[in-house]
Amino acid sequence: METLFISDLHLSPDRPATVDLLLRFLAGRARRAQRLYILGDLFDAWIGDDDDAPLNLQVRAALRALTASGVACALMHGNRDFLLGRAFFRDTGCQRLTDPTLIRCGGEPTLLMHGDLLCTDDLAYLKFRRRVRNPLVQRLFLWKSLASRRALAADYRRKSGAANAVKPEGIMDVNQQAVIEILRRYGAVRLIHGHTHRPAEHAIRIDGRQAARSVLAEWRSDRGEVLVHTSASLSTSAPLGTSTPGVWHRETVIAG
Ligand code: OKV
Ligand code: MN
Repeated sequence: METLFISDLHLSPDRPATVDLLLRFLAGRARRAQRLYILGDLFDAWIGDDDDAPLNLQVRAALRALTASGVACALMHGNRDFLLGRAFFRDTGCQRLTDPTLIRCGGEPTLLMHGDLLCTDDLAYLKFRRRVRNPLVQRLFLWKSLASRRALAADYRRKSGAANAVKPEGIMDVNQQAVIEILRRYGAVRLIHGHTHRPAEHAIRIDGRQAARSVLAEWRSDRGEVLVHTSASLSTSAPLGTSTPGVWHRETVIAG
């Protein structure tokens, strides 16, 4: 029984090869899994579910086909596609995940996040986040025409590119204290997140216990990355109600 985790595809009309890679993945490899988790930034930008750009329609249809085939798909907002709304989730059959969400993998409490909430040193970003996550601000934004939303979004992206270029590297990574605090608060032994684009397996000691932080990679035009959890199938002789931790590995998705 397999559970797959991906994040940070940053789908955009500028990178059609990454879109193709995802469409192949959703129609192929993902169908052998029981569940797929998308941990944020599936899209590089999202300005409302009514945006009927070809890319959006294509990805929506591919997710719908996946969930219709019986694979459960759960999706968390990232810092870029935080405006994905009810219509998107209804159309695709994806389940909406709040950030953070606690699940169990092979019996182990596992915390899922996008990752931006862990970057507590980036005060300018957190200020931007508070503003655009305000429900009233979102409602005002969605009242505007698609054309004015497109213009506003382009403006935001231009300004953000300029601001990030002068930010020191350190403040764009997670804060270690924030990681420890959230794992402790949820009693989790593993944290899975993306956002930082610094794929790695980190070992953490919390109050004498061993924990892990799995960081997902961003998808590029030539390769995507999937974190896979495989749990023992129901055919083993384990008594009901017990579970084995299962195994973790990473897979690369390539074109062709
Ligand atoms: C998403 C980010 C652009 C980072 C604007 C209210 C407001 C939503 C919005 C506009 C931008 C999403 C929706 C985009 C994330 C950027 C640049 C930096 C760091 C408003 C609600 F305030 F204008 F009324 N936005 N877009 N950034 O282009 O997808 O995450 S976006
Ligand atoms: Mn992100």
